[in-house]
Amino acid sequence: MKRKKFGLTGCLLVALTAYYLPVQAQKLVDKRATQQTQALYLNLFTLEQKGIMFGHQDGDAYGVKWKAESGRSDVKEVVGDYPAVHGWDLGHIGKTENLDGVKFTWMRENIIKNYQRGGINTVSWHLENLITGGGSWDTTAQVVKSILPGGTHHQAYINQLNMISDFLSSCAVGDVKVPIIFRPFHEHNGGWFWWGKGHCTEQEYIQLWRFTVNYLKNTRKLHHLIYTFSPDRSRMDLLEARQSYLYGYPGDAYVDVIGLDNYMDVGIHWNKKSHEEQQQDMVKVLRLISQLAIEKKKVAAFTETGLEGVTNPRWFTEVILNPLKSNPDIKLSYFMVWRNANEKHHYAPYAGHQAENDFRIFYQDPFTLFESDLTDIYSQKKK
Ligand code: BMA
Repeated sequence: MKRKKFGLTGCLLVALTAYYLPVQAQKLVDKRATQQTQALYLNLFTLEQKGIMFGHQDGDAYGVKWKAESGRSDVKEVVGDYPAVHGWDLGHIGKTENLDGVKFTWMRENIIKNYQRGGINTVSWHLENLITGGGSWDTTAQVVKSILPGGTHHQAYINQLNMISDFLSSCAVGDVKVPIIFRPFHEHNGGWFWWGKGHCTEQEYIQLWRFTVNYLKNTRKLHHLIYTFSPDRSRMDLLEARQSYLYGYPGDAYVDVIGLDNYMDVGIHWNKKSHEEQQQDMVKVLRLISQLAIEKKKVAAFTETGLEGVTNPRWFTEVILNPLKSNPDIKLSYFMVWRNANEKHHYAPYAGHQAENDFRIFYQDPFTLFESDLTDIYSQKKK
């Protein structure tokens, strides 16, 4: 457990916000959301006031130079604690393993374990191209139009939705389903996925999103999902940031979390802007999603980020922690770095990595929240 130093005013503030915010918070998209899901959502609001949760994609499934070892996590090996948020992906549902070689049985087991230890799970979906059988990046066919109701491949899409429904329902402890922050059809303002800009109209994307939510919630009666919208920063026009962020926004009745994926302002090699300019851009877009979330009474999250290889040994404190701490008007529930696939393609440090020490400093800071900082997030205390 980390030692937090809040002081009396800090404690009072947290207590007051914890008391008032949930009351103001908008209800979930799903009016029949389970108690645990509602509690999690309200606690996401409360925790936004306290600091930012750290998340890692696939961190329980493999790391650099290891795979499928029970309880193992690169992050835990560096700081002695699990991330607060654990990311997973449903691409290739129906097969034994997902698109990155994670067995679905392993995924289920670990989603449940994380829940039982009091951690949070978020799930994305790199759905294959249902016309060609290629991956999410196969943009050679107009998939969205054809999987909507009345389209030639609608039934194929329903089959996929049924498979993910079965899987998500099976993540349960007895009758209690494990609440999931579900983040489908991400980065849709870019052109790299078949659901992205240029491969369907904005209206078709919105229809797909709404159909998906309605099907999961009303037809399949899944009531343990928190729906997350996550465009990509690199395709946003900062001069018209709000409007460009909202491209394809399916409406307040269909979104619980105002998310953003941003690899662009955090040191990626092709961004030729200076460190300071990138920081300004990052702060600008994060402030925007934070403000939008406040206006809409929703949670904001930095749903994906990272610097491949963590080649800046002070990346975690310099690029993430310091700018967020010095802009306290930005309230974000969590930020998640991408997967640790191998020595080149990884976004969290591992034992022996050059960013290890910096990550420990990051961890020790009271502003960053890991699993041991979460208490009772699935139960709503009577106020
Ligand atoms: C990308 C890369 C790919 C991976 C995909 C889905 O960013 O990590 O290797 O297949 O995400 O997880």
